[in-house]
Amino acid sequence: HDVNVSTKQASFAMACFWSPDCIFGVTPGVIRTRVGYTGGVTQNPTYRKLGDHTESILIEFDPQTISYKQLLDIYWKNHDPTSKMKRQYTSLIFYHDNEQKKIAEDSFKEQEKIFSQSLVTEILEASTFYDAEDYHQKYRLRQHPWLCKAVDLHSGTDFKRSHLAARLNGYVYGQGTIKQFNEEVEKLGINETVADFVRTLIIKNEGQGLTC
Ligand code: MHO
Repeated sequence: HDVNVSTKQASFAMACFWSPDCIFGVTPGVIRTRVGYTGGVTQNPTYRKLGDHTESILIEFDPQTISYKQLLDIYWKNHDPTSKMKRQYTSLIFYHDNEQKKIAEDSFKEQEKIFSQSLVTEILEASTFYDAEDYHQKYRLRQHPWLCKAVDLHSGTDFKRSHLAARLNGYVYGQGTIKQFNEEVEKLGINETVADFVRTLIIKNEGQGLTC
C-alpha cells in the first residue's frame, strides 16, 4: 500500500478537510496525506471539541516530482481565501521551514494581486498536528466498503500511511483523470476487476465540483 521514497511535508487549511484529501491525494508527487487539527493551542482536539484548531491536511510529497510552489498553486485554486469563515474552516498555510515560509509569503502576495482584495489566509509556523479520527481519513474512499476490502484496506489499516488509499480516495470522488489512472494502475498493484470499478467512478464523477 505504500511506496518508499524520501518525502517532505506541507500542510494547509482550506475549509472542510475531506476535499483537499481527495485533491492532493491524486496529485502526482504526493505520496501520502492525512487530515487533522492544527493551528491552535488546545490540547488533544477532536472533531467534536476542536477548540481553536482548524481542519487541515498534512501532505507528504516527493520534492523530486512536485515543488512546494506547485502545491501552493493547487491550494489557492481549490478554496476561497477571501471568505471569512469560522476558525474550523479558515484558510491557513503552515510552513515547515524558512524556505517554505518565503515561498508562501511570495505566493500570498501574488494571490492578493490576483484577487485584488485582502485575503483571510494566515501563514503560520507548523506546530503539533493532531490526526483526525480514523473515519475522517480518506473519507470519500471509506464510502466504498467493497473497494476498501478488495484492496485489503480494512479497519486495522492505517489509511494515513497508505499511498494507495490516498490515490483511490481522490479517484473515487472524481479527482484525477482516467489517463492518469491508467498510467499508474499497474504501479498501484490493483487487479483488473478493482480497476474497472474505480474507472466507472472516475467516469461518473470526473471533474465534479467539490463542496466538502
Ligand atoms: N458538512 C459536513 C462537514 C464535515 S467536515 C469534516 C458534516 O457536517 O458532516 O467538517
